[in-house]
Amino acid sequence: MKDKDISRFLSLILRHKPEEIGIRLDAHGWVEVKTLLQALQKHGRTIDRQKLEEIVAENNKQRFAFDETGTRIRANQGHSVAIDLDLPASVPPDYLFHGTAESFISSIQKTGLQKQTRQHVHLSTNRDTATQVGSRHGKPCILVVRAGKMQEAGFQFYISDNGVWLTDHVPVEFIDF
Ligand code: HQG
Repeated sequence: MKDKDISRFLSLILRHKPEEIGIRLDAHGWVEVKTLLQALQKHGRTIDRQKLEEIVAENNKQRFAFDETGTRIRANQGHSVAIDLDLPASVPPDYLFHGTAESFISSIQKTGLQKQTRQHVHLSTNRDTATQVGSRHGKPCILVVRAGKMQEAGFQFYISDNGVWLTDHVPVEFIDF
């Protein structure tokens, strides 16, 4: 398997479908590296620890992280599985960006940004990233979120270990379309 394919598969397992290879994530999304490697082998996707380390280190968005002891691994964000990343609330920059598809705009104008199948709404500090994220869904459209004002109004923000800003919901009044 190519590194990119392994990486994609790891995203699937560590964010969405751990059961696909018969593993469980703990309450904070972690799984023992040993358990993961054994399960991958059992399901015909054998990689060794060194290859896993390479993939974690070289992933273009730093999607995965080992814990401080190196014995556990998790995805940094993007989960649909109900886990608690256990991140401290952080003060966001005044403005954050969200890339979406034009076809979703009328719905977003009604209900604001919803987390849909994931655990959070994902926001970025730069337009380029938002454009790439939006392009995955269709003709991209960039929304500007008044994150500073939201935070002042009592909404909580978190920053994942790979620099993605997360929040539960963005009400329409904080979005510049
Ligand atoms: C849209 C990738 C209609 C929302 C990316 C988005 C990101 C609404 C889609 C991360 C809506 C959900 C997450 C509403 C939100 N009505 N549509 N009220 N509210 N939406 O994939 O943000 O490469 O779950 O705008 O880089 O696109 O996988 O979220 O278009 O960081 O690491 O519903 O996933 O990371 O789509 O992407 P997604 P996303 P990776």
